[in-house]
Amino acid sequence: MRAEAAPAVAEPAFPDNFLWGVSTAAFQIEGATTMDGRAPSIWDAFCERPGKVAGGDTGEPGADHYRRMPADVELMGELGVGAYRFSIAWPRVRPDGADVNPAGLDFYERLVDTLLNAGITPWPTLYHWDLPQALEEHGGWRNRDTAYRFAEYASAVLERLGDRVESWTTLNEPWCSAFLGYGSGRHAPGRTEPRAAVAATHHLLLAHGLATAVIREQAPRAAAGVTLNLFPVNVADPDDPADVEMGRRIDGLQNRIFLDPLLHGGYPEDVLGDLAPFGLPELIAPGDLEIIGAPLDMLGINYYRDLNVSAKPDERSGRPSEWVGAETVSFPKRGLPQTDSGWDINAGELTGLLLRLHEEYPRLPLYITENGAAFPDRLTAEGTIEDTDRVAFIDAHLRAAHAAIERGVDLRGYFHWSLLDNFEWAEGYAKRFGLVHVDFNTQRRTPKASASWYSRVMKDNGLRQESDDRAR
Ligand code: IFM
Repeated sequence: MRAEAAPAVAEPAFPDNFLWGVSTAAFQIEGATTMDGRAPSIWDAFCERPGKVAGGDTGEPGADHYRRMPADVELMGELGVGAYRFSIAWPRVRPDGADVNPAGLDFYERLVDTLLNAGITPWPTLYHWDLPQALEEHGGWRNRDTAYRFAEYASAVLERLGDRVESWTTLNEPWCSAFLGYGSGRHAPGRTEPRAAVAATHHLLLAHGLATAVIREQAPRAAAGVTLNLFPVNVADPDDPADVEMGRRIDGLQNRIFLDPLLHGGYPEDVLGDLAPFGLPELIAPGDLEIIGAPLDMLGINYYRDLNVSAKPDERSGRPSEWVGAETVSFPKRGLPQTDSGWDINAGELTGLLLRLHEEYPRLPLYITENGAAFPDRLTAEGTIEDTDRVAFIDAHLRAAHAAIERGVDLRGYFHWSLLDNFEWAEGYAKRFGLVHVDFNTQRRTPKASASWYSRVMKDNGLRQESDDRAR
């Protein structure tokens, strides 16, 4: 790693106690899919379907983190990471969805203890998309019962780790679980049933609420929250009423369908109307909205990009839509630079998103729990990775976050996605998001230039006055 002298004062400076972290998720890095009693998840089953995952055969997903955890924590310590956001694999803890597997919990207990010994705050998420396949066979998130099974699973985890973990996140990006998993079928379990996507949404929210009650009961001093992937929605042609209407609809189905029940006690009226043909109103049992809307201590935001929405059909239109009932939605290109995932880079929109959350859902501490980008990293002859594009991406997003803080937003932390190159879901291993390069054949870890740059940012608690040279 490059040694660089820090200036006396780093500018812009982040608030004291700002939490600097890195994020990962169990299925994306752990591997060891049959060890210590783990049973298949919906993603194990999905990966076996021919053609479902780019790159074909995934073998054992992940960067073998299950076996290499102590060395990975050591690496985080060297980088100066303050907090580590990871997820706990339900199929290790209750492999068949019912009985507790103590060996699965042992791994997370070792991980939490190793982190604490290294002075790194553990920041676990209970669900990052790896539903036990046994539960999918009983309907998965289409089935209301899965929400109650989730609360039981949460209780087993809290019983083991509740005395040591101070911040719990229930779900990661329930939009993906529901709309990609059951709507467009791009994610596990690969269903293309609009009504199922809507049912999954409500049952995931219910699961969140039930698990929050478990956290309050079993770890009353801990913080509880949820992480959403929120997309600022721009309208391609603001003079076209059809585009404006599509913008409203997509904002409802992407953002407000989760934010409002969680933070305002109910689904937005327009979303209830849009989804009435898909059965949303009938899914809401008496008492559900009180459970879902129980007060939270924090909201996690995963920000990658904004959406530029039009109602004019394009070649994508008509395929199973990720946004139920919005089959003609399209996303006209704006000529913005893109990541290797084909996502527009638009860091400035992050400031607006944070301000919107601050205004519409006030007094709630916010954390950016994911932000990052895939770029086509290449090893140089010297074995280094000079990922200046990633440095520029993080630099721009941190400046956008800082601008929101300066305007009064209570943003308390930033977790970079991701610590390691990993399994990028439907994209297989083709997209690399890590600060640390992983050779998936040898499992060798090589910190990229972005790792040493981010390490310096964490140490300085801020960015230097000028954008880093490598950020331009
Ligand atoms: O890799 C994913 C992660 O699992 C959830 N949020 C987005 C990341 C990048 O696509």
